[in-house]
Amino acid sequence: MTEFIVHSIPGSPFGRAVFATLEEKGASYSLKRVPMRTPEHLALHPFARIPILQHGDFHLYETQAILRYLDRVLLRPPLSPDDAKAAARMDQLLNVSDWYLFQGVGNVIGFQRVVGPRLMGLTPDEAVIEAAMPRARQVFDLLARELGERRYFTGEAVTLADILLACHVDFFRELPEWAPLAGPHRNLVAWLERMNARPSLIATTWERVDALDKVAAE
Ligand SMILES: N[C@@H](CCC(=O)N[C@@H](CS)C(=O)NCC(=O)O)C(=O)O
Repeated sequence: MTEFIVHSIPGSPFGRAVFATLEEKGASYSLKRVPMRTPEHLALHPFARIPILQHGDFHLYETQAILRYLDRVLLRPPLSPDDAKAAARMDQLLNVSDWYLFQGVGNVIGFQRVVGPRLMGLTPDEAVIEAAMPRARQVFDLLARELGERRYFTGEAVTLADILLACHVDFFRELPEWAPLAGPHRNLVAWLERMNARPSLIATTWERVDALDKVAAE
């Protein structure tokens, strides 16, 4: 019996951030695939999104809330800075991830290049991708500036912001847009390599999450 159930689907960067946080904490968890936009789904999430965390009879949606909850109930290792200013930077970056990296960038380019073709058999619309590139450049430039020479976004230790950002930024790594977006930013590329070398991210690739419930069912 696992302690946490994550209602999600493989490939979701938000879902991956929840799995990666559970991995960082060494918690036991399982995946329950969400039948998207069904009454069952709407009963878990009023806006029909994923992921949803289940902890006993407690259900929680919205990834930032889930990540913070996990960091509060699973104390070791801490994934939020003690210092008020560093914690505020973490919160700011979590919102940058949601509002500027995902909205209009990840949910456009990632959908056109990966999710649509892989899950729905769609062909990428190059004009839609091109239209999203100015915002994408702005966000990647901003992330590189915010990271600067730090090892992680708020300093020497990984925080929830690194985890959520890495799950979204990693989506671009295999795309033709990666070179123009990340190419000018060696610090951002090196940070993603550091993040991708962590056991928590190695354990939560699309393929590894896809295998989770299949392994459990055997
Ligand atoms: N604000 C939500 C966003 C989650 C989200 O947009 N998830 C995507 C998958 S990566 C989703 O559920 N998409 C379904 C849809 O757009 O219908 C959160 O932080 O959890």
